[in-house]
Amino acid sequence: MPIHNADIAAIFEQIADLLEIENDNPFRIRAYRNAARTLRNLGQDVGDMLAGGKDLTKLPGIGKDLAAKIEEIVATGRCRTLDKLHKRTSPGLSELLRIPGLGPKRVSALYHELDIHTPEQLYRAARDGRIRALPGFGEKTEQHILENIEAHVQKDSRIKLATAAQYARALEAYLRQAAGVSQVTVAGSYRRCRETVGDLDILVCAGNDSPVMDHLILYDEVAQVLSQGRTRATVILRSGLQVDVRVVDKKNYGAALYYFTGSKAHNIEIRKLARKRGLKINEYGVFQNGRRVAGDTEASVLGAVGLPYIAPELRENRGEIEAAQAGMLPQLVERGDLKGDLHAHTKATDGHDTLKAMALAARERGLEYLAVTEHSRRLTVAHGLDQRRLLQQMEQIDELNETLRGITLLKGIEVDILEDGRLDLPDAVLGRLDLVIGAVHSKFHLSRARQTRRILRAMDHPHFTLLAHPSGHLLLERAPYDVDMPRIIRHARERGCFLELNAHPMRLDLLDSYCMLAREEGVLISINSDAHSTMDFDNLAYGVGQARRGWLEKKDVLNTRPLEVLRGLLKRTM
Ligand code: DGT
Ligand code: CA
Ligand code: CA
Repeated sequence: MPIHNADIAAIFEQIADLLEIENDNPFRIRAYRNAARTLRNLGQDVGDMLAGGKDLTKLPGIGKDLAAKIEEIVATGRCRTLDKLHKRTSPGLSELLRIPGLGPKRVSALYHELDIHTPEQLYRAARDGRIRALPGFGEKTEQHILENIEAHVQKDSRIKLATAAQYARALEAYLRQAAGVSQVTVAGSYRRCRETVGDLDILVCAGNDSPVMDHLILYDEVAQVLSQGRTRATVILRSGLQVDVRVVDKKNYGAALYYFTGSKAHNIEIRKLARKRGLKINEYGVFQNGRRVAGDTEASVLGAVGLPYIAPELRENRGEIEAAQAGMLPQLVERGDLKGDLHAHTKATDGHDTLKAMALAARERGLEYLAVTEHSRRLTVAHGLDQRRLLQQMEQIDELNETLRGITLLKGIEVDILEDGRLDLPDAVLGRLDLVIGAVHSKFHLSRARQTRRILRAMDHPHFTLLAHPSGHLLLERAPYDVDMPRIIRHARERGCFLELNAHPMRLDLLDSYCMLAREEGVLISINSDAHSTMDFDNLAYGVGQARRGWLEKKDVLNTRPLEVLRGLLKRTM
C-alpha cells in the first residue's frame, strides 16, 4: 500500500503532539509541525520524488533528520520515533487528544498534574470537580470537558447523513473509474436516508476480472484494510468511517442491492413471505427448488413474492409490507414537488447572504416562493430583529418583490417562544406578516408538562402559523426536549397551524415517526431548508428524504402548494 503525503504528515503531527505532552523541546516540536504543513501543501507525492531521486532537504522545513524519517516511512510504512513514543506513553493519551477542546497542552497538564491518561479517568475527574482547580482550566472548561466527553462516548461512531454523503459521493466516483465497473450504488441505511449512518455499504457491479478491489485499497482516504477478497472488502477511512464493499455481477445486482439496502428487519419479513411461497431469497437472487426465478432488479425480487416496488426509505418493517400487500403504499413526495421554502435567514441576522441573493438562489433551485424568517430580538447571539428592524425588512421585501420575476418573497419571522408560551414580538407587527414561525431556542430542560404547555399556548396565538424544528434536537449532539408530541400534533390540527420538517443536516426534525402521525392526523408538514446561505437550499433534499421515511405524500406537504393556495392556508381561521 503506497504512503501518501497526508499519512506522513499525520505521523509527524502525532509525534509533535506526544512530544508536547512530554514537555519536550519546543523547537523540536515545531519542526515536526512545520514539516507536516509542508507535506500537506505539497503538489507532488514525496514517494514519487524519492523514486525520482529528488533531494527532500530542498523542501521548506525538511532537514536531514526529517528527510531520513520520510524515507523510512515511505520504505517501511512505519516510523521508529513514533513507535518508541507510543511505547513510552499510554494509548489513552492519543484518544484524549481526539476529544474536542483538548489540545496537547491541556492533555499534558491533565497528565502531569492529575495523572489522567484515559477518557474514563478524565470523566471521573471532571465529574468530581478536580479539573477546575488546574491552572488555566476553571469551572466552565470542566463543564465543557464533561459534555464533550459524553458526546464523544455516546457518538458510538455514527455520523450524520450529510457528512456520510461527502465521503460516499467521493468514493462512489472513485470506484466508477476502475476498469470493468458498470454501476456503483451506496446501499444500507444511507440509501434508506436514515438521519445518521453507522457505516457505508457500497455495491459495485463489475465483471469477474475487474481490478476494482485493488483500486479500492489505493484510495487516498483509506487508512486501514480490515479484509480484502475478490468480492468483499472492508476498509476504514481516515475519518474513522467503515466501508463495506461488495462486488457482484450484473445478473445478481438487483438481489444484492435489495439485500444490502435492508433494513435487516424488513429483509427478515420479506424472506418469511418468500418461504410461505416455497421460495428462497438471498443476495444472489430468488430461488425455487434450486432454480433461480428472479434477482436482476429489485422489482423482480419483490414481484416474486407478489409485491409492488417498495421505496428504500420505507423499508423499516413499519407497516410497509402490509401496505404493499393491500395496494396502499404511499406515493412519496419528491424534491421536484416542492414549490417553495418557508424558512430562511439573511445577512440581517445570522445568515450570510442578502435578501436578493437568497431569492435568486431559491429561484435557481426551481422554487416559486421563499419566506424570509429572521430570528426575533430575544435571540441576541443571532442578532435577532426587533419590531423596527423587522418593519424595515418588510419594506425591503415589498420593494424587491416589485422587481423580482419568477420568485416571490414572503414576509415572515422565526419568533422565539418564551418560557410562558408568549411570543417575542408584539401582535401588531406579527399580524402584518405572511407567516409566523414559532421556535423554542431556550429553556430546553423544562418538565414535559411545562414544555408541552408552553408550545400549546404559543400555538393558541392567533398569528402563529408554523412550529419550527419541533423536537429541538441536534443530531448526535443534543437530545430532543421532553414534550408530548402527539398532543402538539393534535393541537396543530385543532388550531389550523402546521409543523416544520427542518431539513438542516444537523436537525432533520420532525422525526419520521411523528411525520407518520401528523399524516394520520391530517396536519400538513412544511419541508424547510432553514437556509443561512444560498448553498443551503440543497439541504431540502435531506428534508425530502426524511419526509419519505415518514410516509409523506405530496398532498401531506404544505410547501408543495402553489403560492395562491398557500396564502389561503396560511390565514388562520381558528
Ligand atoms: P447502519 O450501518 O447501522 O446505519 O445500518 P445498516 O442498515 O446500513 O446496517 P448494516 O451496515 O449492518 O447492513 C447493511 C444491510 O445489509 C442491512 O440494512 C441489511 C443487510 N444485512 C446485514 N446483516 C444482515 C443479516 O444478518 N440479515 C439480513 N437479512 N440482512 C442483513
Ligand atoms: Ca451501513
Ligand atoms: Ca455494513
